[in-house]
Amino acid sequence: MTTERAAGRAGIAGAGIAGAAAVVLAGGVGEVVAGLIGGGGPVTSVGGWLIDLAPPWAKDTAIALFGTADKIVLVVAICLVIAALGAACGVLEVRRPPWGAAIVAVFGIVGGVIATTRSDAVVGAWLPSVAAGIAGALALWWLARMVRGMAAAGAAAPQPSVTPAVDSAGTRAPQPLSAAPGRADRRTFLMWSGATVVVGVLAAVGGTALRAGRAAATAIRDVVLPRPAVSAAPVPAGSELDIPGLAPVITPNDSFYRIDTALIVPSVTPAEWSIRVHGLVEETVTLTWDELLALPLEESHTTLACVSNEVGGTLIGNALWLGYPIRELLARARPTAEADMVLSRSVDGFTASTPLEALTDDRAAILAIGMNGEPLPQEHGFPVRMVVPGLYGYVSATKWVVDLEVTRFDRARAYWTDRGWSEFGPIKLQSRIDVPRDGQNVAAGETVIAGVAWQQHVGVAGVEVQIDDGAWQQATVAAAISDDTWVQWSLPWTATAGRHLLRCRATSATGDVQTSAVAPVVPDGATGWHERNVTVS
Ligand SMILES: Nc1nc2c(c(=O)[nH]1)N[C@H]1C(S)=C(S)[C@@H](COP(=O)(O)O)O[C@H]1N2
Ligand SMILES: [Mo]
Repeated sequence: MTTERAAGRAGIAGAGIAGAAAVVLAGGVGEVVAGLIGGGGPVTSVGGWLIDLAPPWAKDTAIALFGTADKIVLVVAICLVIAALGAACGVLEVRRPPWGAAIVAVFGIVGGVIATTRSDAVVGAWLPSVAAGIAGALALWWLARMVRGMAAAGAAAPQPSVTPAVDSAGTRAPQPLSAAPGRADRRTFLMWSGATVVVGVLAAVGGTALRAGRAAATAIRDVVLPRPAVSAAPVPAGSELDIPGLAPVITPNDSFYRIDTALIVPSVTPAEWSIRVHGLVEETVTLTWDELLALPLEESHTTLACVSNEVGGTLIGNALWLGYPIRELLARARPTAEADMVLSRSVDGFTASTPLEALTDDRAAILAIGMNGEPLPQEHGFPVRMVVPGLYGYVSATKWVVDLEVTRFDRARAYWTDRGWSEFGPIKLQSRIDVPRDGQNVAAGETVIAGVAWQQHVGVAGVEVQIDDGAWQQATVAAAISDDTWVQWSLPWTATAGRHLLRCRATSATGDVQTSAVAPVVPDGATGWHERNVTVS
């Protein structure tokens, strides 16, 4: 290897390090500024923009691959891409100053423009990104200067080897580089790069912490839920079968699935919350938090389900909700005859289109403020969300809801229906085996097969289980809390040694049998029978 080539390579490595370090600092500065002014940092703004831009199948794939960790994966991926772009800018800056630093600055400006176009953009939303761009450009200019100095010194050195030479006796020979003039520069450079990265990471952590500690978190602790004017019917004895491994009939808040497009959980305090009902109505109605709390609130059990829930999946949960019937609010606004849909909007711009009928018939479609006896957790929509029995979340369950526009299906589209999902999203009849788990080893003898089944707002009449290719057997269905909730079921099983395939299917209260036809989650929910393989020994 010629001396010049070696120096060139070391130069490229250094340039890459300089660029990556500079953008880490940029990201950190951006997050700190974002933490101070509220709203998203450059990474989260670009992430949110990508989420909205992503084709429908990408959401699906992300959920299938990463489950509810999809957002963390996205943030890490964005960071890696940004670091790689930074490294490329580093090489450019070393070779053709000041183009690398200039591009970093331009990225900051573009990020700032994107940030202001986000529907949840705060005042000065461009600031974090622009500050990030400036910090990154300055850091890169400074580090790249060092790299050029180093390369010049390295090229002049007699033997710029990076691997320590070892002599035949196995002792370390003095390194040629230690004598070279480039050595001190290299150490200084690595020190500065390291410091840049550390400051960037600390700033990012600090900025995120600032944000996490903001208003809503404290506000939740201050909320005292009013007593319901109408309490839920007591949970019937026997609705909870208490079988280990079986999903509890009421899902605790901290294990309730979470699905939304928000990279940062929106932070809305009750004091700043209000909702407006407008559009095709005789009268526009607004409601503040205090006004909402003064209304007669009703309790109801409703099982929420996500349209992206695969057969056998866990994007479903059941809770006791406390809220105000949307029907009553609409009655005040008086929708005109042509209206057939309500477009609900959250503070972060997500929208859902719900058939007007589902919000005005007798079902417990509510503006919910309570979940299992507590204020809504922030990630489940604090302070107010919608809950509508019988419809998938994407067409009904708007969290952080602040606006109800009464309109028509032929006039407006919602977030997911705009991305190819079905306009109507009634929850499909489904059942799931929870016990035994897939691939579990079961001891031969008396055991139990158990699971859950649901078709919200219709109800489940029965569940059957098939073992291998045997006859379908009726499982015992536990008492239902209501037609709007799932039910648990179980079947005793005398397990014999060997491998077995278990299947289940539900029958609805209206006599429909769950179809075996396999349908994907797109565009309106998965169908097919859930199967489990177990080994009995
Ligand atoms: N603001 C907002 N509300 C939203 C969503 C969203 O992305 N943003 N996702 C919907 C979808 S697809 C589902 S399945 C439910 C999930 O509610 P959960 O996270 O409380 O379980 O919220 C709905 N409400
Ligand atoms: Mo969903």
